[in-house]
Amino acid sequence: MVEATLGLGSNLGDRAAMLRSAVAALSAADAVAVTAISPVYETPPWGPVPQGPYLNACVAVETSLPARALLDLCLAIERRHGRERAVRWGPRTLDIDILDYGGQHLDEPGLALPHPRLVERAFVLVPLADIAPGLVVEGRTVAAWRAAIDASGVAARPDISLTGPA
Ligand code: A4P
Ligand code: MG
Repeated sequence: MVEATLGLGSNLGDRAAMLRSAVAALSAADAVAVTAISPVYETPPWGPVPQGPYLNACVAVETSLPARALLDLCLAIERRHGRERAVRWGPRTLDIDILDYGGQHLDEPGLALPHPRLVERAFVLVPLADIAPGLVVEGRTVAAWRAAIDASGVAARPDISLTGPA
């Protein structure tokens, strides 16, 4: 079994329902057990494309799937949630990124591990630090990366839970 962390994001449609449904789909998948779920955060859109605010969260999973199969599962779940790939970094109903897969380093077409832009992004680091503060990425713990980043604008949404009933 490998422990992996995933980043979830949505800024189109019923964002909270998208994230909840994504967690349910991951939990229901054979060979994947969800072991931790972060709080949900409202985050300003990052990147060059003007778009609405996101809800972001992270989950930890234990899985017997190889990294590629885990990615395929994430992409299949995205597709089932109406994901369309029109614009890079553009708005999306659901994005599921593999942030870390057992500390493995990989740089292949279609799969880079750990996620290359993870340490630059408050919308990833804030929820990831809630569930995996001691995870080491690029030589520093997630907690240290989190402490060093400007997370202004990242706002907890305690009114939205991915764990309990909807
Ligand atoms: N891919 C390679 N490595 C990975 C990995 N570790 N995990 C490939 C997941 N996918 C990986 O992704 C394109 C391809 O990346 C996938 O088909 C997979 O083979 P995509 O989701 O189609 O495209 P994208 O998401 O537009 O590109 P990218 O570079 O993944 O963008 P990001 O980094 O996901 O950024 N602002 C806020 N506040 N919150 C957000 O969640 N998200 C984005 C998208 C922009 N701004 C945001 C947010
Ligand atoms: Mg993505």
